[in-house]
Amino acid sequence: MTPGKAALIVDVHLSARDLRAALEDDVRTGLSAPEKHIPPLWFYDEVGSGLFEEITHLDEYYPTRAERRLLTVFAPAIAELAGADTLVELGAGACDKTRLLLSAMQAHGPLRRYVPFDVSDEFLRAAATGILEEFPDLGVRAVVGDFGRHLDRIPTGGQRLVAFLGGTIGNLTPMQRRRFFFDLNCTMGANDHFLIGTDLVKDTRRIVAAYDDPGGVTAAFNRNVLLVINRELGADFDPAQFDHVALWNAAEQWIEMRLRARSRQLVRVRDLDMDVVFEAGEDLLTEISAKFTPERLERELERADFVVDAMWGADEGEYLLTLAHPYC
Ligand code: SAH
Ligand code: AVI
Repeated sequence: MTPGKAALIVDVHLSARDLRAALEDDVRTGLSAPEKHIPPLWFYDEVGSGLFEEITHLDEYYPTRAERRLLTVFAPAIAELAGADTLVELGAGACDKTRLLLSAMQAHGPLRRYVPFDVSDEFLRAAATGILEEFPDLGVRAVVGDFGRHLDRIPTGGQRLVAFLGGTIGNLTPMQRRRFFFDLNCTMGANDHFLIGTDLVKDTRRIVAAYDDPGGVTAAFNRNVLLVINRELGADFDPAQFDHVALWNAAEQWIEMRLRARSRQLVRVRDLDMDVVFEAGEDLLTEISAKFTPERLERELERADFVVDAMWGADEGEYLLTLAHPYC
């Protein structure tokens, strides 16, 4: 191996067989429930990951730009406060904004390692390879896993900054979120830090517009989950027969993305020997995206034994970056 040209290491904790078993479970449970639902994790095959990337460039989808602006200004302060030699990134996706953190950490001190963690195997490998090309002296160890199940597989050692960007925490239900914070805290050492990006509650018209772009990219992303089920489980959903719906749930303070049957649909899921009926107007809930206030986030972190070090907000409460560490 050429000095300074490290190879990409990939730990796979979710084999194709594990993924299929998890999808079978989720489809069996979610499509037979009185209110049909499917977890958002299934959006992210190659096509879905690409569509999400397109979403991040839409005029209406403000969270990515807001988070990038915050990182551009505050990454040096984050790097200094965290003093980390390892960046772990949960739900890393395209690892795009990561570059801002990596550069700041490199400028600040002894950055050694980057650990992108994502459920989407191929997309993760491609993104991690891109990082390795830009930061050839960095040890890049990608982890294919589910952050709902495999947080204990995050490589240990060194002083770590665990980043969870993009507002992806909002896609977890309150119970999953509570458990996620608690489990993450249990895997962290006294000198590790946690950086979390959260979208904030604001004018609901602006939020809804971010999930219902006129060009239909978000609709295609939403419908992609039906194509994933068709391909993986031999189902026969007709995506054109489902409308993309984005609703603000004021009581829960979250966006709901739904697929609404235009007319009565009889769907066969061949590999599960399952027949599913959608009445006209019936919904499949495909995603929630919770929006926060700084106070609520701090309360939730504290309940999971985190201490908040700093919060940085963008443009009159548009978006929030929070740095915390485990209370020991
Ligand atoms: N952090 C990036 C990408 C956000 S998109 C950004 O800020 O732009 C959400 C990412 O989380 C996707 O890459 C998706 O594959 C990943 N993801 C979703 N659910 C996951 C899960 N349960 N475990 C691991 N990764 C998950
Ligand atoms: C990844 N996640 C934070 C996005 C969100 O905003 O909840 C996913 C998304 N869904 C529709 N548009 C973007």
